[in-house]
Amino acid sequence: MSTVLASKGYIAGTEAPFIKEMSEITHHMWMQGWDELNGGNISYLLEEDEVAKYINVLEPLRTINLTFPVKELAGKYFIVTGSGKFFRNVIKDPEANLGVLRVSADGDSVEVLWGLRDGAVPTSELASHFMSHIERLKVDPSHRIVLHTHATNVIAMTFTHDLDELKFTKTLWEMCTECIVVFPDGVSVIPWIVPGSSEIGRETAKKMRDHRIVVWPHHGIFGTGSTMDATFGLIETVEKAATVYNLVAGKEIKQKITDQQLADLANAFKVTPKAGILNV
Ligand code: 2HA
Ligand code: ZN
Repeated sequence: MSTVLASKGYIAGTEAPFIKEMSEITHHMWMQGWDELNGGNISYLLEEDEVAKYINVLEPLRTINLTFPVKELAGKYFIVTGSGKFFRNVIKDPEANLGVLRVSADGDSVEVLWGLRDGAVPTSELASHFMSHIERLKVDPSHRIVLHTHATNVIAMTFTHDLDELKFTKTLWEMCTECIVVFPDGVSVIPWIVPGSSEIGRETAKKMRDHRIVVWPHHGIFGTGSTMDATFGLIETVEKAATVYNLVAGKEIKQKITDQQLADLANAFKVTPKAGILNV
């Protein structure tokens, strides 16, 4: 903790609950084997009040220009993973691997308020994250988290399964009874696009208007939600269904969950399944 912060009565940055949450979830995800090397990235929208309790918001450390303006997010605070940083290392050294940012008033840059030590920069997928935050906030005011990970079985499934998102969703629903209850809105799938680009950001965000999950073929998954538990749980459930799909692939299917049973589940749990998928 710097003496400036100490003299103002701030608690050390790493004590902040949102830094602990980021450290714990990145560690947990690395343990799943989903975030090899520098794979995966997270951004978490924070309230000014919760940041200001732990971090000096009055004196930004530096400013980083954005190549994609995000006026809609002006003045908003985020904690993000750093570009090229390993999920495995976050828990050991949050200040080097994470950063707390504020989007500038014109939406053309971000101010670094804490972390990203030694000149590090925010995740290479910041465009996809920020554009997805903008779209999710329009449809869900409680939205806060965008989480990208290289979920192994989801990636595998994108090699063998049709990439039509209605077909992809239906297969996932059929793999585990509770899937349709957890993601009645289905999963979306975009074409293969070079990662880190504004184009993949725009295509992902377009899908985020009516989905919380977007699959990137042969790459991974983007999940969104209002809490870390909800967002991680959603991705975990999709990955579980994809795992079952891969386990039964090539084997004789003797019985399965029928469309009527999926409709019965939706009815019993009072969820509305995405239209155009069930034939009942
Ligand atoms: O390197 O996962 O998509 C981080 C990534 C890029
Ligand atoms: Zn990735």
